[in-house]
Amino acid sequence: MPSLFDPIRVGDIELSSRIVMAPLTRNRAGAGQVPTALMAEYYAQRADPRTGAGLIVTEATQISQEGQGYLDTPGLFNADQVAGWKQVTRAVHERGGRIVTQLWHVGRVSHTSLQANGAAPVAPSAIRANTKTYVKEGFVPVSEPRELRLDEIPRIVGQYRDAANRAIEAGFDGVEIHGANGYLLDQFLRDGINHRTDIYGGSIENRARLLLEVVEAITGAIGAGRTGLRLSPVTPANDARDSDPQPLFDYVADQLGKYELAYLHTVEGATGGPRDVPAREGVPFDYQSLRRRAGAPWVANNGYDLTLAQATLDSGAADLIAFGRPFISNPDLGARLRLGAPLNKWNSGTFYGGASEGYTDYPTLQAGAN
Ligand code: 8OZ
Repeated sequence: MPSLFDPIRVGDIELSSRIVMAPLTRNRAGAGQVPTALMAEYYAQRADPRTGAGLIVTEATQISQEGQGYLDTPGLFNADQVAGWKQVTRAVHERGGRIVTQLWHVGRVSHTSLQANGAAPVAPSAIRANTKTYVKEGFVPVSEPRELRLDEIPRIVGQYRDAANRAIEAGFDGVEIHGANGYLLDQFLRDGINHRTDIYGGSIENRARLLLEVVEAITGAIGAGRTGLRLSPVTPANDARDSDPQPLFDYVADQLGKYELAYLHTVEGATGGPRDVPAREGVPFDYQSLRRRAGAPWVANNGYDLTLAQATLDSGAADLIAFGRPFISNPDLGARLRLGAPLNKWNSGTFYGGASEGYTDYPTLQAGAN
């Protein structure tokens, strides 16, 4: 069985190891949602194949102004943002790393202060999420959304496609579609959020339609071998709820099996929380069922440490392991895992917003030894 440190090819992308840096929202983009030199430094610190990740997935990146839900998250919908991302991809590639960007539309998890002209955020249905977002004033409840009209949906699919094309222009090795954590694509999937009566609501086939149209558009534009997807079948994040996630995600995975996607990435359990969230009362969720159906390289995520990661690869239950918070506080996480060395603790007070503190100033083993 492969070790965490063995190379692997995912679609068209050759990786030096099976260690993935999970997407991590850090709210440090510059004016105009443009990536900065500090962001390039942060990603470059984690890019060396010998000490960092085999694959970096960037923080979630909005495909449009409407898709923004938090202060100072980066965008990928204009030329300035492309130029900002170019400095990130150049810095990562100079270190020998690989990087994809996570394409994001938050849907209803937003606030009028982040929308053009103070508009309401958009959603499958006009149901406000019981969750908070982060704006200039701090954490506030999200705004009441408006229901998307049927004739607006092609625009959103087109914006995902355009962002994927811009990602390639910006030098990314590919994209990861954010289908997780209660954001727009996940909102359409779930019967607790999507109450539509048109072809995008009701049956599983209808609720999965938007996600699959986005997959079709992006793979058509940049190739399936440069397209990954992240799902979180049972997470309660952002008030996500569904009466029966197993058949829903089994159907999605069956449909994904028609594409040779670069990878499928799943958050197991509650995002950033307990791993053992059932599908329904007393019924565990069967992730391997999705894996068999989709047939793509499989990235497992949520709360992995070295022991669980290697045991998971040894059992054949995953091909790659994504680490989130450990990568925040350990730029050389790959080296530390290799050596079985202790990890720096993360400071959650500097996760969201700010500058270099708690971002680019975590020490490497090397620095500690000097
Ligand atoms: C933490 C804070 C804000 C956004 C996700 C993009 O959960 C996020 C996110 C995480 O997928």
